[in-house]
Amino acid sequence: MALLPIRTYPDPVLSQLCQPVEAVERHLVELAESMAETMYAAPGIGLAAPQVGELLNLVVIDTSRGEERGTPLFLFNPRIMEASGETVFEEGCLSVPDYTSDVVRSERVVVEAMDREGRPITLEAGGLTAICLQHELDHLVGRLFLDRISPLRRALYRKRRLKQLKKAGE
Ligand code: K1U
Ligand code: ZN
Repeated sequence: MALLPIRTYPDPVLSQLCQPVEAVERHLVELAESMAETMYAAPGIGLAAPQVGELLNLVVIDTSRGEERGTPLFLFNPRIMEASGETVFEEGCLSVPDYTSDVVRSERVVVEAMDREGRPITLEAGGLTAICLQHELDHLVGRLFLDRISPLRRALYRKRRLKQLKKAGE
């Protein structure tokens, strides 16, 4: 497996809509395995396909801690079927360097997807897993957590990021 380069803001690939996976084929499971390796190396608790330049409905997540960590969940064509409650969490994103902000999201979600064998699965999640699922599924419709904060905060981050990239000669 190989570590994949993570695309960062304002890369246009992060604003695009992803396509459904027709069938969970071997090469897509291999992509998911490389994404998981990249997520652990970062380190992160989730990663969505557009973050590695692939416009596919695929996310990997692992919100467990310590020794439990290392069994990633691969979700193909994930969809939120139910959402309830409200919670606020200070989020970060591997595609949004050097920034975190409070984000309001649903407290609990029910997600349907296909697993690595192509079997339908239903997840009922709360806590950090619910937040991470919503964050990763946002990536699949070209939305970053920056789109869920105030326009002023977003504009300030954008200005700082563009300055940072200019200084680095990108
Ligand atoms: O999508 C991503 O870029 C991954 C992102 C997911 C996420 C973080 C926080 C709230 C919701 C979703 C990250 O994993 S950022 C890194 C991070 O939060 C973390 C890293 C190591 C241990 C624990 C958390
Ligand atoms: Zn993210």
